Order: sequence, then structure tokens, then C-alpha cells
Amino acid sequence: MNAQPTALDFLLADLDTALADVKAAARVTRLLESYAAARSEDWRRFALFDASSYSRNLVRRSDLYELIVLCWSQGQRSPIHDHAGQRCWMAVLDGAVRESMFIPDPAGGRLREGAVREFGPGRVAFITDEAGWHRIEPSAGRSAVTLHLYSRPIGACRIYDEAREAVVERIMRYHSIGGLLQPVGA
Ligand code: 2CO
Ligand code: FE2
Repeated sequence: MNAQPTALDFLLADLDTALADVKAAARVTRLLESYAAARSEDWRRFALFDASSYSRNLVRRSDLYELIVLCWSQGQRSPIHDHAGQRCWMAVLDGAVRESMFIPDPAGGRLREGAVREFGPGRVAFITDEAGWHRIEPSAGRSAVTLHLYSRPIGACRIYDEAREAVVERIMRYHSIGGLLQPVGA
């Protein structure tokens, strides 16, 4: 344990208040921007990569939110997915990521491709299901680490299975919790 509070401690101390106000998305964005701008290294103990897929590493979970460090090796990417009706923020801690948006057809048909944006170090993205579904991958040529905040926590989301051209439910899993690797399949 560090005697001195780190940038991550300050972020955690402020999140409960900021997230309790559902209209204050901009305030939460600023908290994450400040954290990323501090260039603190205290997230690194959560940044545990996995060779088989992008990894989800839990920092803290409460009834109100979950804060997760995601690690993206070159060539790894998320499925196209929604966020189970929750608010999602994504701050880039290392490298850069590409977000591809997909807009559901109101008639229930296929997803339509939307905007593609690149987010570099320190940038913060925000998405809700109203804005659309998305896919995240590291920008070409290197790996990336991102910090995701979901309010409320997301236990399962919908993904678009491109091979089957079908929407299926995905149960969300953590590769590690509090810096400790979880048993595979837990
Ligand atoms: N939502 C995905 C997940 O938690 C990551 S993409 O950014 O929101 O696995
Ligand atoms: Fe996502």
C-alpha cells in the first residue's frame, strides 16, 4: 500500500458523487480527462494482457459503477456490442484506439455502419445505446490500454455475431480483479 494517495485514489474518491447525478456526464468526463492527463502510472498493476483476447481488469465495482482497465494487443478487438442501457466512458491511457459505430435499424434488421473515430492518449469517449453500438480495437501498429467506466455496472450485453448475422447475449467476465488474475472460466 502506498502511504500517499495516488491519482487513482483521487479519481475513486470523486466518482461516487459525480455519478450519483445522472445528468452530470460532462463532469465525469472531466474527471477521467484529469486522471489521464496526470500521466500517473498507478493503473499499470491492473493492465494484465491476455494472449487470447482483449482483457477486462476490474479496478472497482459498486452498485453505481464499475471501473475497468482494458488491454488491447495488436489484432485484438471487441465484438460489435451495446452497453445494456448503461452509460459508458472510455479514457485512453496508452496507445490509441479506433471506435467504429454501428446504428441499429429501428425495424430490427441489420446494423448500419456509422462513424469511425480514433482516440489518442488522454482522450475520453462517451457512448450510450441511444448513440449506437460500437466496436473498439487498437489503432494500427501497436497495443493500447483504456480505462472504462460503466454506470451502472454491465453484467451482460448484446453482441452482433457477424459470422451468424445474429444478435446474441454475452456475459461479461473479468480477466483480473484488483490486480489478481481470475481462474479461466470463473
Ligand atoms: N464495452 C466493452 C467491454 O466492456 C469494451 S468497448 O468499450 O466500451 O468489454
Ligand atoms: Fe464498449
